[in-house]
Amino acid sequence: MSATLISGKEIANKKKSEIAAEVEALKQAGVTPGLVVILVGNNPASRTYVTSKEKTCKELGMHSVLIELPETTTEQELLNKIDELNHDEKIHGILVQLPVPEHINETSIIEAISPEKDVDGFHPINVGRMMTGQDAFLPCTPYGVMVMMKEMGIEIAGKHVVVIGRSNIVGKPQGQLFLNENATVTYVHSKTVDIKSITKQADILVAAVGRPYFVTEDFIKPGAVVIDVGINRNSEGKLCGDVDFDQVKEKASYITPVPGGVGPMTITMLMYNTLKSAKKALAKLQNA
Ligand code: L34
Repeated sequence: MSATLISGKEIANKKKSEIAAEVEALKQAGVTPGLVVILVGNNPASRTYVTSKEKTCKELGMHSVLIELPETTTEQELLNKIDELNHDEKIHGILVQLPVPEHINETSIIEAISPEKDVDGFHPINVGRMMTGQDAFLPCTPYGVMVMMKEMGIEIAGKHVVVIGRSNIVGKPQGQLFLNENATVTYVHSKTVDIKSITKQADILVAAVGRPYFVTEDFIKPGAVVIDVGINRNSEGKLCGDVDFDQVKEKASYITPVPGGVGPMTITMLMYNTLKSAKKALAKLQNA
Protein backbone atom coordinates (compact mmCIF):
# COMPACT_ATOMS: atom_id res chain seq x y z
CA MET A 1 0.00 0.00 0.00
CA SER A 2 1.13 3.54 -0.62
CA ALA A 3 -0.49 6.61 0.96
CA THR A 4 -2.25 9.39 -0.91
CA LEU A 5 -0.12 12.52 -0.94
CA ILE A 6 -1.65 15.65 0.58
CA SER A 7 -0.17 18.41 -1.55
CA GLY A 8 -0.01 21.54 0.59
CA LYS A 9 1.29 23.34 -2.43
CA GLU A 10 -1.81 22.57 -4.52
CA ILE A 11 -4.25 23.32 -1.74
CA ALA A 12 -2.37 26.55 -1.02
CA ASN A 13 -2.64 27.57 -4.68
CA LYS A 14 -6.39 27.01 -4.67
CA LYS A 15 -6.82 29.01 -1.44
CA LYS A 16 -4.57 31.78 -2.72
CA SER A 17 -6.69 32.32 -5.82
CA GLU A 18 -9.80 32.57 -3.61
CA ILE A 19 -8.01 35.08 -1.38
CA ALA A 20 -6.81 37.13 -4.38
CA ALA A 21 -10.41 37.47 -5.60
CA GLU A 22 -11.52 38.71 -2.19
CA VAL A 23 -8.60 41.12 -2.00
CA GLU A 24 -9.68 42.59 -5.33
CA ALA A 25 -13.26 43.04 -4.09
CA LEU A 26 -12.04 44.68 -0.90
CA LYS A 27 -9.86 47.07 -2.91
CA GLN A 28 -12.93 48.06 -4.95
CA ALA A 29 -14.59 48.87 -1.64
CA GLY A 30 -11.64 51.11 -0.74
CA VAL A 31 -9.48 48.97 1.57
CA THR A 32 -6.21 47.30 0.53
CA PRO A 33 -5.20 44.60 3.03
CA GLY A 34 -1.78 45.50 4.45
CA LEU A 35 0.74 43.23 6.17
CA VAL A 36 3.98 44.19 7.89
CA VAL A 37 6.59 41.52 8.49
CA ILE A 38 9.43 42.44 10.83
CA LEU A 39 12.69 40.55 10.69
CA VAL A 40 15.25 41.24 13.42
CA GLY A 41 18.77 39.98 12.70
CA ASN A 42 20.06 37.65 9.99
CA ASN A 43 18.78 34.12 10.67
CA PRO A 44 19.02 32.63 7.14
CA ALA A 45 15.98 30.34 7.51
CA SER A 46 13.89 33.26 8.80
CA ARG A 47 15.00 35.34 5.85
CA THR A 48 13.77 32.64 3.43
CA TYR A 49 10.34 32.47 5.09
CA VAL A 50 9.99 36.23 5.33
CA THR A 51 10.90 36.72 1.67
CA SER A 52 8.34 34.12 0.73
CA LYS A 53 5.66 35.90 2.81
CA GLU A 54 6.40 39.23 1.15
CA LYS A 55 6.30 37.70 -2.32
CA THR A 56 2.97 35.94 -1.68
CA CYS A 57 1.47 39.12 -0.26
CA LYS A 58 2.32 41.01 -3.46
CA GLU A 59 1.08 38.17 -5.68
CA LEU A 60 -2.31 38.40 -3.99
CA GLY A 61 -2.50 42.16 -4.51
CA MET A 62 -1.98 43.10 -0.88
CA HIS A 63 0.08 45.95 0.53
CA SER A 64 3.29 44.40 1.83
CA VAL A 65 5.92 46.00 4.03
CA LEU A 66 9.10 44.21 5.07
CA ILE A 67 10.98 45.85 7.93
CA GLU A 68 14.50 44.56 8.42
CA LEU A 69 16.11 45.55 11.70
CA PRO A 70 19.70 44.88 12.77
CA GLU A 71 20.59 42.16 15.29
CA THR A 72 21.50 44.95 17.75
CA THR A 73 17.95 46.40 17.84
CA THR A 74 16.83 46.87 21.45
CA GLU A 75 13.56 45.53 22.81
CA GLN A 76 12.36 49.11 23.36
CA GLU A 77 13.09 50.05 19.75
CA LEU A 78 11.09 47.07 18.55
CA LEU A 79 8.23 47.90 20.93
CA ASN A 80 8.19 51.49 19.63
CA LYS A 81 7.96 50.22 16.06
CA ILE A 82 5.07 47.92 16.95
CA ASP A 83 3.25 50.76 18.70
CA GLU A 84 3.57 52.91 15.60
CA LEU A 85 2.20 50.09 13.39
CA ASN A 86 -0.67 49.38 15.82
CA HIS A 87 -1.87 52.90 15.01
CA ASP A 88 -1.23 52.77 11.24
CA GLU A 89 -4.56 52.50 9.40
CA LYS A 90 -2.97 51.03 6.26
CA ILE A 91 -1.72 48.04 8.23
CA HIS A 92 -4.09 45.18 9.12
CA GLY A 93 -1.54 42.56 10.11
CA ILE A 94 1.72 42.74 12.08
CA LEU A 95 4.08 39.78 12.25
CA VAL A 96 7.41 39.65 14.05
CA GLN A 97 9.28 36.65 12.68
CA LEU A 98 10.41 34.26 15.41
CA PRO A 99 12.87 33.55 16.84
CA VAL A 100 13.93 37.07 17.91
CA PRO A 101 17.50 37.63 19.18
CA GLU A 102 18.21 36.44 22.77
CA HIS A 103 18.23 39.93 24.31
CA ILE A 104 14.62 40.56 23.24
CA ASN A 105 11.79 39.07 25.32
CA GLU A 106 9.52 37.17 22.95
CA THR A 107 6.47 37.33 25.24
CA SER A 108 6.72 41.13 25.58
CA ILE A 109 6.79 41.46 21.80
CA ILE A 110 3.83 39.14 21.22
CA GLU A 111 1.77 40.97 23.86
CA ALA A 112 2.62 44.38 22.39
CA ILE A 113 0.95 43.60 19.04
CA SER A 114 -2.69 44.69 18.99
CA PRO A 115 -4.87 41.54 19.14
CA GLU A 116 -6.84 43.04 16.20
CA LYS A 117 -3.65 42.95 14.06
CA ASP A 118 -2.17 39.75 15.48
CA VAL A 119 -2.43 37.71 12.27
CA ASP A 120 -0.11 35.06 13.77
CA GLY A 121 -2.71 34.33 16.45
CA PHE A 122 -0.02 34.29 19.15
CA HIS A 123 -1.41 37.02 21.46
CA PRO A 124 -2.96 35.59 24.66
CA ILE A 125 -6.29 37.23 23.74
CA ASN A 126 -6.44 35.27 20.49
CA VAL A 127 -5.19 32.09 22.19
CA GLY A 128 -7.96 32.45 24.79
CA ARG A 129 -10.59 33.14 22.16
CA MET A 130 -9.49 30.06 20.25
CA MET A 131 -9.67 27.91 23.39
CA THR A 132 -13.18 29.08 24.19
CA GLY A 133 -14.35 28.62 20.60
CA GLN A 134 -14.86 32.33 19.91
CA ASP A 135 -13.93 34.11 16.70
CA ALA A 136 -10.14 34.58 16.73
CA PHE A 137 -7.10 34.77 14.52
CA LEU A 138 -5.96 31.15 14.40
CA PRO A 139 -2.22 30.40 14.31
CA CYS A 140 -1.21 29.87 10.69
CA THR A 141 0.52 26.48 10.82
CA PRO A 142 -2.12 24.55 12.81
CA TYR A 143 -4.88 26.36 10.92
CA GLY A 144 -3.26 25.33 7.64
CA VAL A 145 -3.34 21.71 8.78
CA MET A 146 -7.08 21.95 9.51
CA VAL A 147 -7.70 23.37 6.03
CA MET A 148 -5.74 20.49 4.48
CA MET A 149 -7.91 17.99 6.36
CA LYS A 150 -11.05 19.70 5.14
CA GLU A 151 -9.87 19.90 1.53
CA MET A 152 -9.00 16.19 1.52
CA GLY A 153 -12.39 15.30 3.02
CA ILE A 154 -10.78 13.61 6.03
CA GLU A 155 -13.23 13.10 8.88
CA ILE A 156 -12.19 14.41 12.30
CA ALA A 157 -15.10 13.96 14.72
CA GLY A 158 -14.54 10.96 17.00
CA LYS A 159 -11.06 10.28 15.63
CA HIS A 160 -8.06 9.82 17.91
CA VAL A 161 -5.55 12.57 17.11
CA VAL A 162 -2.08 12.27 18.59
CA VAL A 163 0.10 15.40 18.50
CA ILE A 164 3.84 14.94 19.01
CA GLY A 165 5.14 18.21 20.48
CA ARG A 166 3.65 20.90 22.69
CA SER A 167 5.04 24.23 21.51
CA ASN A 168 2.88 27.33 21.88
CA ILE A 169 3.13 27.97 18.13
CA VAL A 170 2.22 24.54 16.77
CA GLY A 171 1.64 21.56 19.07
CA LYS A 172 -0.65 23.08 21.70
CA PRO A 173 -2.94 25.00 19.36
CA GLN A 174 -2.99 22.07 16.91
CA GLY A 175 -4.50 19.81 19.55
CA GLN A 176 -6.98 22.50 20.53
CA LEU A 177 -8.17 22.98 16.92
CA PHE A 178 -8.73 19.23 16.56
CA LEU A 179 -10.59 19.20 19.88
CA ASN A 180 -12.80 22.04 18.60
CA GLU A 181 -13.70 19.67 15.73
CA ASN A 182 -14.70 16.92 18.20
CA ALA A 183 -11.61 14.72 17.96
CA THR A 184 -10.19 12.87 20.97
CA VAL A 185 -6.77 14.43 21.44
CA THR A 186 -3.59 13.11 23.08
CA TYR A 187 -0.34 15.06 23.35
CA VAL A 188 2.97 13.24 23.60
CA HIS A 189 6.30 14.97 24.28
CA SER A 190 9.85 14.52 25.52
CA LYS A 191 8.74 13.33 28.99
CA THR A 192 6.15 10.86 27.70
CA VAL A 193 6.80 7.24 28.63
CA ASP A 194 6.71 4.98 25.55
CA ILE A 195 5.69 7.44 22.84
CA LYS A 196 5.29 4.73 20.19
CA SER A 197 2.66 2.79 22.15
CA ILE A 198 0.51 5.94 22.03
CA THR A 199 1.23 7.09 18.47
CA LYS A 200 0.31 3.58 17.28
CA GLN A 201 -3.24 4.31 18.45
CA ALA A 202 -3.54 7.47 16.35
CA ASP A 203 -6.04 7.73 13.52
CA ILE A 204 -4.42 11.08 12.76
CA LEU A 205 -0.81 11.68 13.77
CA VAL A 206 0.70 15.18 13.76
CA ALA A 207 4.49 15.42 14.10
CA ALA A 208 5.73 18.76 15.40
CA VAL A 209 8.95 17.83 17.18
CA GLY A 210 11.70 19.43 15.12
CA ARG A 211 13.81 16.27 14.78
CA PRO A 212 14.65 14.85 11.34
CA TYR A 213 13.12 11.41 10.63
CA PHE A 214 11.86 11.06 14.26
CA VAL A 215 8.66 9.30 13.21
CA THR A 216 9.46 5.90 11.73
CA GLU A 217 7.22 3.14 10.38
CA ASP A 218 6.86 1.52 13.83
CA PHE A 219 5.07 4.66 15.20
CA ILE A 220 2.16 4.21 12.80
CA LYS A 221 -1.15 2.37 12.88
CA PRO A 222 -1.88 0.99 9.38
CA GLY A 223 -4.14 3.43 7.54
CA ALA A 224 -3.37 6.45 9.75
CA VAL A 225 -3.29 10.02 8.40
CA VAL A 226 0.21 11.45 8.94
CA ILE A 227 0.84 15.20 9.02
CA ASP A 228 4.45 16.37 9.09
CA VAL A 229 4.92 19.86 10.51
CA GLY A 230 8.71 19.57 10.86
CA ILE A 231 11.08 21.74 8.85
CA ASN A 232 14.62 20.44 9.46
CA ARG A 233 17.90 20.00 7.67
CA ASN A 234 19.28 16.46 7.58
CA SER A 235 22.98 15.56 7.93
CA GLU A 236 23.46 16.33 4.22
CA GLY A 237 21.89 19.77 4.64
CA LYS A 238 18.76 18.76 2.76
CA LEU A 239 15.33 20.04 3.86
CA CYS A 240 13.32 17.32 5.60
CA GLY A 241 10.44 16.83 8.00
CA ASP A 242 9.98 14.98 11.31
CA VAL A 243 8.65 11.91 9.48
CA ASP A 244 10.66 9.26 7.69
CA PHE A 245 8.52 9.74 4.60
CA ASP A 246 9.72 6.77 2.50
CA GLN A 247 8.99 4.27 5.29
CA VAL A 248 5.81 5.80 6.63
CA LYS A 249 4.11 6.33 3.25
CA GLU A 250 3.85 2.55 2.87
CA LYS A 251 1.73 2.28 6.01
CA ALA A 252 -0.29 5.52 6.10
CA SER A 253 -3.51 6.29 4.20
CA TYR A 254 -2.62 9.99 3.69
CA ILE A 255 0.69 11.78 4.20
CA THR A 256 2.09 15.29 3.76
CA PRO A 257 5.50 15.82 2.13
CA VAL A 258 8.27 18.22 3.18
CA PRO A 259 8.78 20.51 1.34
CA GLY A 260 5.45 21.22 -0.34
CA GLY A 261 3.24 20.17 2.58
CA VAL A 262 2.40 22.23 5.64
CA GLY A 263 4.93 25.04 4.87
CA PRO A 264 3.03 26.57 1.92
CA MET A 265 -0.21 26.33 3.94
CA THR A 266 1.34 28.37 6.77
CA ILE A 267 2.02 31.25 4.42
CA THR A 268 -1.41 31.00 2.81
CA MET A 269 -3.24 31.15 6.15
CA LEU A 270 -1.23 34.25 7.02
CA MET A 271 -2.66 35.87 3.90
CA TYR A 272 -6.11 34.66 4.87
CA ASN A 273 -5.79 36.18 8.35
CA THR A 274 -4.60 39.49 6.91
CA LEU A 275 -7.59 39.55 4.56
CA LYS A 276 -9.90 38.77 7.48
CA SER A 277 -8.42 41.63 9.52
CA ALA A 278 -8.86 44.05 6.61
CA LYS A 279 -12.49 42.96 6.19
CA LYS A 280 -13.10 43.72 9.86
CA ALA A 281 -11.47 47.13 9.46
CA LEU A 282 -13.78 47.90 6.53
CA ALA A 283 -16.86 46.81 8.49
CA LYS A 284 -15.80 49.14 11.30
CA LEU A 285 -15.42 52.05 8.88
CA GLN A 286 -18.86 51.37 7.43
CA ASN A 287 -20.46 51.25 10.88
CA ALA A 288 -18.76 54.42 12.07
N1 L34 B 1 6.00 35.03 13.88
N2 L34 B 1 7.40 33.30 13.25
C1 L34 B 1 6.20 33.88 13.20
N3 L34 B 1 5.16 33.34 12.51
C2 L34 B 1 5.33 32.18 11.82
O1 L34 B 1 4.29 31.62 11.20
C3 L34 B 1 6.59 31.57 11.81
N4 L34 B 1 6.88 30.43 11.08
C4 L34 B 1 7.79 29.44 11.66
C5 L34 B 1 9.07 30.19 12.07
N5 L34 B 1 8.80 31.48 12.68
C6 L34 B 1 7.62 32.14 12.57
C7 L34 B 1 6.86 30.30 9.73
O2 L34 B 1 6.36 31.12 8.99
C8 L34 B 1 8.01 28.47 10.51
N6 L34 B 1 7.45 29.14 9.35
C9 L34 B 1 7.53 28.64 8.03
C10 L34 B 1 6.85 29.22 6.97
C11 L34 B 1 6.95 28.72 5.69
C12 L34 B 1 7.73 27.64 5.40
C13 L34 B 1 8.41 27.05 6.45
C14 L34 B 1 8.31 27.55 7.75
C15 L34 B 1 7.84 27.16 4.00
O3 L34 B 1 7.43 27.82 3.10
N7 L34 B 1 8.44 25.98 3.77
C16 L34 B 1 8.65 25.44 2.45
C17 L34 B 1 10.12 25.26 2.16
C18 L34 B 1 10.91 26.51 2.32
C19 L34 B 1 12.42 26.28 2.14
O4 L34 B 1 12.83 25.94 1.02
O5 L34 B 1 13.17 26.43 3.14
C20 L34 B 1 7.94 24.08 2.35
O6 L34 B 1 7.59 23.69 1.24
O7 L34 B 1 7.76 23.46 3.39
